[in-house]
Amino acid sequence: MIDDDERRYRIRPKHTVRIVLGLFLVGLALGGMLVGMGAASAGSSLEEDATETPPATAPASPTAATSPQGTSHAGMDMDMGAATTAVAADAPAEPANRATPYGTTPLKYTMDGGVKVFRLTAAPVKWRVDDTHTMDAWAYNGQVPGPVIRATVGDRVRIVVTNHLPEPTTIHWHGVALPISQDGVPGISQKPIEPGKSFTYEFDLKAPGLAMYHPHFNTLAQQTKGLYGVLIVDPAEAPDPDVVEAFQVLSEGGGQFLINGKSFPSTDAYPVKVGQKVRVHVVNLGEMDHPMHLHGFLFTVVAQDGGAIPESARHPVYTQNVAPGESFTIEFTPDSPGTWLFHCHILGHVTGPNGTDAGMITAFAVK
Ligand SMILES: [Cu+2]
Repeated sequence: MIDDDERRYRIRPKHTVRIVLGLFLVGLALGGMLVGMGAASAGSSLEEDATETPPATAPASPTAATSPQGTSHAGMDMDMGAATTAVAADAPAEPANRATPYGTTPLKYTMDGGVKVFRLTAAPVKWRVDDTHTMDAWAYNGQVPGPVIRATVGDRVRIVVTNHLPEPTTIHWHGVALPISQDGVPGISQKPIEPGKSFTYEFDLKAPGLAMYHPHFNTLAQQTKGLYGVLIVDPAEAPDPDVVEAFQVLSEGGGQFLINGKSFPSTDAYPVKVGQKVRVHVVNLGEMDHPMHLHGFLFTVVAQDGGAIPESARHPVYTQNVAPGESFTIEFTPDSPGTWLFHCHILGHVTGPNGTDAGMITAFAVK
Protein backbone atom coordinates (compact mmCIF):
# COMPACT_ATOMS: atom_id res chain seq x y z
CA MET A 1 0.00 0.00 0.00
CA ILE A 2 2.72 2.41 0.99
CA ASP A 3 4.66 1.39 -2.09
CA ASP A 4 1.64 2.30 -4.16
CA ASP A 5 1.33 5.61 -2.40
CA GLU A 6 5.01 6.33 -2.84
CA ARG A 7 4.76 5.63 -6.53
CA ARG A 8 1.76 7.90 -6.95
CA TYR A 9 3.21 10.75 -5.01
CA ARG A 10 6.74 10.74 -6.27
CA ILE A 11 7.26 14.01 -8.08
CA ARG A 12 6.03 12.78 -11.38
CA PRO A 13 7.11 13.85 -14.85
CA LYS A 14 3.58 15.20 -15.14
CA HIS A 15 4.41 17.65 -12.38
CA THR A 16 7.53 18.75 -14.18
CA VAL A 17 5.50 19.28 -17.31
CA ARG A 18 2.97 21.25 -15.33
CA ILE A 19 5.66 23.43 -13.80
CA VAL A 20 7.23 24.16 -17.16
CA LEU A 21 3.83 24.76 -18.68
CA GLY A 22 2.93 26.90 -15.70
CA LEU A 23 6.00 29.07 -16.21
CA PHE A 24 5.08 29.41 -19.86
CA LEU A 25 1.55 30.42 -18.94
CA VAL A 26 2.88 32.91 -16.43
CA GLY A 27 4.96 34.47 -19.17
CA LEU A 28 2.02 34.57 -21.51
CA ALA A 29 -0.22 35.96 -18.87
CA LEU A 30 2.07 38.71 -17.65
CA GLY A 31 1.21 40.56 -20.79
CA GLY A 32 -2.44 39.95 -20.13
CA MET A 33 -2.11 41.19 -16.59
CA LEU A 34 -0.47 44.41 -17.74
CA VAL A 35 -3.34 44.95 -20.11
CA GLY A 36 -5.77 43.96 -17.40
CA MET A 37 -4.27 46.35 -14.90
CA GLY A 38 -6.13 49.22 -16.39
CA ALA A 39 -9.44 47.49 -15.99
CA ALA A 40 -8.53 46.24 -12.54
CA SER A 41 -7.48 49.57 -11.13
CA ALA A 42 -10.33 51.49 -12.71
CA GLY A 43 -13.91 51.21 -11.65
CA SER A 44 -13.34 50.78 -7.94
CA SER A 45 -16.28 53.02 -7.25
CA LEU A 46 -18.84 51.91 -4.76
CA GLU A 47 -22.17 50.44 -5.72
CA GLU A 48 -23.29 49.08 -8.98
CA ASP A 49 -21.54 49.59 -12.25
CA ALA A 50 -21.42 47.61 -15.40
CA THR A 51 -18.16 48.94 -16.70
CA GLU A 52 -16.06 45.86 -16.13
CA THR A 53 -15.82 43.55 -19.06
CA PRO A 54 -13.75 40.41 -19.21
CA PRO A 55 -10.55 40.60 -21.24
CA ALA A 56 -10.32 38.55 -24.37
CA THR A 57 -7.48 36.41 -23.11
CA ALA A 58 -7.13 34.46 -19.92
CA PRO A 59 -4.84 35.78 -17.24
CA ALA A 60 -2.65 33.36 -15.37
CA SER A 61 -4.46 31.72 -12.56
CA PRO A 62 -2.81 32.60 -9.27
CA THR A 63 -2.34 28.87 -8.79
CA ALA A 64 -0.46 28.52 -12.00
CA ALA A 65 1.78 31.38 -11.05
CA THR A 66 2.97 30.29 -7.66
CA SER A 67 1.84 26.85 -6.57
CA PRO A 68 4.89 24.77 -5.82
CA GLN A 69 2.87 21.74 -6.80
CA GLY A 70 2.22 23.02 -10.28
CA THR A 71 -1.51 22.52 -10.15
CA SER A 72 -1.79 24.69 -13.17
CA HIS A 73 -5.07 23.32 -14.44
CA ALA A 74 -6.86 26.56 -13.83
CA GLY A 75 -5.10 28.50 -16.53
CA MET A 76 -5.42 25.62 -18.95
CA ASP A 77 -9.02 24.76 -18.38
CA MET A 78 -10.65 28.11 -18.27
CA ASP A 79 -13.35 28.97 -20.69
CA MET A 80 -11.37 31.74 -22.31
CA GLY A 81 -14.43 33.84 -23.03
CA ALA A 82 -15.37 33.89 -19.40
CA ALA A 83 -11.95 34.68 -18.01
CA THR A 84 -11.67 37.69 -15.79
CA THR A 85 -9.01 39.91 -14.38
CA ALA A 86 -8.83 40.16 -10.64
CA VAL A 87 -5.11 40.07 -9.98
CA ALA A 88 -3.74 43.57 -10.02
CA ALA A 89 -0.09 43.73 -10.92
CA ASP A 90 0.53 46.63 -8.59
CA ALA A 91 -0.70 44.75 -5.55
CA PRO A 92 1.76 44.81 -2.67
CA ALA A 93 3.84 41.70 -2.24
CA GLU A 94 2.84 39.37 0.51
CA PRO A 95 4.83 39.84 3.70
CA ALA A 96 8.14 38.05 3.25
CA ASN A 97 7.76 36.19 6.50
CA ARG A 98 4.34 34.80 5.67
CA ALA A 99 4.66 31.08 5.05
CA THR A 100 3.80 30.19 1.49
CA PRO A 101 0.57 28.25 1.62
CA TYR A 102 0.17 25.19 -0.53
CA GLY A 103 -3.03 24.27 -2.29
CA THR A 104 -4.41 27.71 -2.94
CA THR A 105 -2.94 31.13 -3.43
CA PRO A 106 -3.98 34.43 -1.88
CA LEU A 107 -5.84 36.88 -4.09
CA LYS A 108 -3.75 39.94 -4.76
CA TYR A 109 -5.15 43.29 -3.73
CA THR A 110 -4.59 46.97 -4.32
CA MET A 111 -4.58 49.70 -1.68
CA ASP A 112 -7.02 52.58 -1.75
CA GLY A 113 -6.17 54.82 1.16
CA GLY A 114 -6.06 52.39 4.03
CA VAL A 115 -8.42 49.89 2.40
CA LYS A 116 -7.36 46.61 0.85
CA VAL A 117 -9.28 46.23 -2.40
CA PHE A 118 -9.96 42.75 -3.76
CA ARG A 119 -11.84 41.79 -6.91
CA LEU A 120 -13.92 38.72 -7.56
CA THR A 121 -15.68 37.93 -10.79
CA ALA A 122 -18.20 35.13 -10.99
CA ALA A 123 -18.48 33.46 -14.38
CA PRO A 124 -19.02 30.06 -15.99
CA VAL A 125 -15.88 28.01 -16.67
CA LYS A 126 -15.01 24.53 -17.77
CA TRP A 127 -13.22 23.12 -14.74
CA ARG A 128 -11.15 19.97 -14.89
CA VAL A 129 -11.42 18.00 -11.64
CA ASP A 130 -9.02 15.24 -12.73
CA ASP A 131 -7.57 13.78 -15.89
CA THR A 132 -10.90 12.42 -17.08
CA HIS A 133 -13.64 14.58 -15.57
CA THR A 134 -14.55 18.13 -16.44
CA MET A 135 -17.43 20.04 -14.94
CA ASP A 136 -19.44 22.96 -16.20
CA ALA A 137 -18.58 25.10 -13.21
CA TRP A 138 -19.43 28.56 -12.07
CA ALA A 139 -16.35 30.02 -10.47
CA TYR A 140 -14.77 33.09 -8.93
CA ASN A 141 -11.85 34.34 -11.01
CA GLY A 142 -11.85 31.23 -13.16
CA GLN A 143 -10.92 28.76 -10.45
CA VAL A 144 -12.58 26.25 -8.13
CA PRO A 145 -12.38 27.04 -5.28
CA GLY A 146 -12.13 30.80 -5.68
CA PRO A 147 -8.91 32.46 -4.58
CA VAL A 148 -8.07 32.83 -0.90
CA ILE A 149 -8.89 36.28 0.41
CA ARG A 150 -6.25 36.90 3.04
CA ALA A 151 -5.92 39.93 5.28
CA THR A 152 -4.93 40.84 8.80
CA VAL A 153 -7.08 41.64 11.79
CA GLY A 154 -7.73 45.37 11.89
CA ASP A 155 -7.75 45.67 8.11
CA ARG A 156 -10.63 47.25 6.27
CA VAL A 157 -11.35 45.29 3.10
CA ARG A 158 -13.32 46.19 0.00
CA ILE A 159 -14.36 43.36 -2.27
CA VAL A 160 -15.70 44.33 -5.68
CA VAL A 161 -17.87 41.52 -6.99
CA THR A 162 -18.75 41.40 -10.67
CA ASN A 163 -21.42 39.07 -11.94
CA HIS A 164 -20.89 37.41 -15.32
CA LEU A 165 -23.25 34.57 -14.50
CA PRO A 166 -26.49 34.14 -16.43
CA GLU A 167 -28.51 34.95 -13.28
CA PRO A 168 -28.31 37.24 -10.23
CA THR A 169 -25.99 36.47 -7.35
CA THR A 170 -24.64 37.81 -4.04
CA ILE A 171 -21.81 36.85 -1.70
CA HIS A 172 -22.20 35.99 1.95
CA TRP A 173 -19.07 36.30 4.10
CA HIS A 174 -19.48 33.20 6.20
CA GLY A 175 -17.90 33.52 9.62
CA VAL A 176 -17.12 37.23 9.50
CA ALA A 177 -18.69 39.69 11.96
CA LEU A 178 -19.87 42.62 9.85
CA PRO A 179 -22.74 45.11 9.44
CA ILE A 180 -26.03 43.70 8.14
CA SER A 181 -25.68 45.78 4.98
CA GLN A 182 -22.67 43.64 4.01
CA ASP A 183 -24.14 40.23 4.84
CA GLY A 184 -24.99 39.36 1.26
CA VAL A 185 -28.54 38.09 1.66
CA PRO A 186 -30.79 39.23 -1.20
CA GLY A 187 -34.13 40.59 -0.12
CA ILE A 188 -32.84 41.25 3.37
CA SER A 189 -29.57 43.14 3.22
CA GLN A 190 -29.19 44.00 -0.46
CA LYS A 191 -30.64 43.68 -3.91
CA PRO A 192 -29.29 40.80 -5.97
CA ILE A 193 -26.34 41.63 -8.21
CA GLU A 194 -27.81 41.33 -11.70
CA PRO A 195 -25.85 39.79 -14.59
CA GLY A 196 -23.32 42.28 -15.95
CA LYS A 197 -23.36 44.35 -12.77
CA SER A 198 -20.96 44.80 -9.87
CA PHE A 199 -21.50 45.28 -6.18
CA THR A 200 -18.98 46.40 -3.62
CA TYR A 201 -18.76 44.97 -0.15
CA GLU A 202 -16.69 46.79 2.45
CA PHE A 203 -16.12 45.97 6.10
CA ASP A 204 -13.60 45.92 8.94
CA LEU A 205 -12.01 42.66 10.00
CA LYS A 206 -12.40 42.75 13.73
CA ALA A 207 -11.19 39.30 14.72
CA PRO A 208 -8.69 36.79 13.38
CA GLY A 209 -10.02 33.49 12.10
CA LEU A 210 -10.70 31.13 9.24
CA ALA A 211 -13.86 32.05 7.35
CA MET A 212 -15.27 31.48 3.89
CA TYR A 213 -17.38 33.04 1.16
CA HIS A 214 -20.17 31.74 -1.04
CA PRO A 215 -23.29 33.00 -2.84
CA HIS A 216 -26.58 33.51 -1.05
CA PHE A 217 -28.79 33.63 -4.14
CA ASN A 218 -30.08 30.35 -5.56
CA THR A 219 -27.48 29.05 -3.17
CA LEU A 220 -27.81 25.32 -3.63
CA ALA A 221 -27.33 25.60 -7.39
CA GLN A 222 -24.70 28.35 -7.37
CA GLN A 223 -22.51 27.03 -4.59
CA THR A 224 -22.50 23.45 -5.80
CA LYS A 225 -21.39 24.65 -9.23
CA GLY A 226 -18.14 25.89 -7.66
CA LEU A 227 -18.75 29.36 -6.25
CA TYR A 228 -16.92 29.31 -2.92
CA GLY A 229 -13.61 30.16 -1.32
CA VAL A 230 -11.67 30.84 1.85
CA LEU A 231 -11.41 34.17 3.64
CA ILE A 232 -8.72 34.09 6.30
CA VAL A 233 -8.00 36.84 8.79
CA ASP A 234 -4.50 36.55 10.21
CA PRO A 235 -3.63 37.66 13.70
CA ALA A 236 -1.50 40.78 14.03
CA GLU A 237 1.58 38.89 15.14
CA ALA A 238 4.11 37.95 12.47
CA PRO A 239 3.67 34.33 11.37
CA ASP A 240 6.21 31.62 12.09
CA PRO A 241 8.19 31.31 8.84
CA ASP A 242 8.98 27.66 9.54
CA VAL A 243 5.38 26.49 9.48
CA VAL A 244 4.18 24.78 6.32
CA GLU A 245 0.68 26.00 5.71
CA ALA A 246 -1.97 24.40 3.50
CA PHE A 247 -5.57 25.19 2.69
CA GLN A 248 -8.01 22.40 1.90
CA VAL A 249 -11.47 23.22 0.62
CA LEU A 250 -13.72 20.15 0.68
CA SER A 251 -16.57 19.95 -1.81
CA GLU A 252 -18.27 17.84 -4.42
CA GLY A 253 -18.45 18.56 -8.14
CA GLY A 254 -18.45 16.93 -11.53
CA GLY A 255 -19.66 13.72 -9.90
CA GLN A 256 -16.44 13.62 -7.87
CA PHE A 257 -15.35 14.37 -4.32
CA LEU A 258 -12.93 17.27 -4.34
CA ILE A 259 -10.16 18.86 -2.32
CA ASN A 260 -9.31 22.28 -3.69
CA GLY A 261 -11.40 21.54 -6.76
CA LYS A 262 -9.50 18.38 -7.64
CA SER A 263 -10.07 14.66 -7.31
CA PHE A 264 -7.19 12.27 -6.56
CA PRO A 265 -4.75 11.69 -8.20
CA SER A 266 -4.97 15.27 -9.45
CA THR A 267 -4.89 16.62 -5.89
CA ASP A 268 -1.76 18.04 -4.29
CA ALA A 269 0.97 16.22 -2.43
CA TYR A 270 2.64 18.56 0.02
CA PRO A 271 6.40 18.28 0.47
CA VAL A 272 7.39 18.78 4.11
CA LYS A 273 10.40 17.99 6.24
CA VAL A 274 10.66 15.83 9.33
CA GLY A 275 10.28 18.06 12.37
CA GLN A 276 8.55 20.85 10.46
CA LYS A 277 5.22 21.98 11.83
CA VAL A 278 2.34 21.58 9.35
CA ARG A 279 -0.80 23.67 9.67
CA VAL A 280 -3.81 22.78 7.55
CA HIS A 281 -6.87 25.00 7.22
CA VAL A 282 -9.78 22.75 6.28
CA VAL A 283 -13.16 24.14 5.28
CA ASN A 284 -16.18 22.25 4.02
CA LEU A 285 -18.05 24.08 1.28
CA GLY A 286 -19.76 20.97 0.00
CA GLU A 287 -23.02 19.34 0.96
CA MET A 288 -21.83 16.32 2.94
CA ASP A 289 -19.86 15.52 6.06
CA HIS A 290 -16.24 14.57 5.48
CA PRO A 291 -14.33 12.91 8.35
CA MET A 292 -10.73 13.78 7.53
CA HIS A 293 -8.17 11.21 8.65
CA LEU A 294 -4.38 11.52 8.76
CA HIS A 295 -2.05 8.57 8.33
CA GLY A 296 1.10 8.25 10.41
CA PHE A 297 0.63 11.02 12.95
CA LEU A 298 -1.82 12.40 15.43
CA PHE A 299 -2.85 15.98 14.86
CA THR A 300 -4.28 18.70 17.05
CA VAL A 301 -7.22 20.92 16.24
CA VAL A 302 -6.10 24.44 17.14
CA ALA A 303 -9.12 26.38 15.86
CA GLN A 304 -12.70 25.56 14.99
CA ASP A 305 -15.18 27.70 13.10
CA GLY A 306 -13.09 30.82 13.43
CA GLY A 307 -12.31 30.52 17.11
CA ALA A 308 -8.98 29.45 18.57
CA ILE A 309 -9.14 26.46 20.90
CA PRO A 310 -7.40 27.12 24.22
CA GLU A 311 -4.22 25.13 24.81
CA SER A 312 -5.82 23.42 27.79
CA ALA A 313 -8.59 21.99 25.61
CA ARG A 314 -6.39 20.67 22.81
CA HIS A 315 -5.68 16.97 22.50
CA PRO A 316 -4.29 14.67 19.82
CA VAL A 317 -6.70 13.03 17.37
CA TYR A 318 -6.40 11.12 14.11
CA THR A 319 -9.74 11.99 12.50
CA GLN A 320 -11.78 15.18 12.49
CA ASN A 321 -15.23 15.32 10.95
CA VAL A 322 -15.85 18.50 8.97
CA ALA A 323 -19.52 19.25 8.37
CA PRO A 324 -20.79 21.61 5.66
CA GLY A 325 -20.10 25.19 6.66
CA GLU A 326 -17.52 24.23 9.28
CA SER A 327 -13.84 25.09 9.40
CA PHE A 328 -10.97 23.56 11.33
CA THR A 329 -7.31 24.44 11.60
CA ILE A 330 -5.19 21.44 12.49
CA GLU A 331 -1.48 21.11 13.25
CA PHE A 332 0.98 18.27 13.40
CA THR A 333 4.73 17.82 13.28
CA PRO A 334 5.79 14.73 11.31
CA ASP A 335 8.60 12.74 12.89
CA SER A 336 8.86 10.01 10.30
CA PRO A 337 9.57 10.20 6.56
CA GLY A 338 7.16 8.76 4.04
CA THR A 339 4.14 9.65 1.98
CA TRP A 340 1.31 9.94 4.47
CA LEU A 341 -2.25 10.25 3.28
CA PHE A 342 -4.78 12.77 4.54
CA HIS A 343 -8.20 11.77 3.30
CA CYS A 344 -11.92 11.59 3.94
CA HIS A 345 -12.81 8.33 5.64
CA ILE A 346 -16.20 7.82 4.02
CA LEU A 347 -14.98 5.17 1.64
CA GLY A 348 -17.44 6.11 -1.07
CA HIS A 349 -15.71 9.50 -1.18
CA VAL A 350 -12.26 8.03 -1.83
CA THR A 351 -12.98 5.15 -4.19
CA GLY A 352 -13.15 5.36 -7.95
CA PRO A 353 -14.13 2.83 -10.62
CA ASN A 354 -12.83 -0.72 -10.08
CA GLY A 355 -11.72 0.03 -6.54
CA THR A 356 -9.08 2.59 -7.43
CA ASP A 357 -8.26 5.43 -5.06
CA ALA A 358 -10.00 8.63 -6.10
CA GLY A 359 -11.68 11.69 -4.69
CA MET A 360 -10.85 13.29 -1.36
CA ILE A 361 -7.25 12.19 -0.92
CA THR A 362 -4.13 14.29 -0.51
CA ALA A 363 -0.77 13.40 1.01
CA PHE A 364 2.11 14.86 2.94
CA ALA A 365 5.38 13.75 1.41
CA VAL A 366 7.67 13.86 4.44
CA LYS A 367 11.41 13.83 3.83
CU1 LIG B 1 -16.11 12.58 2.49
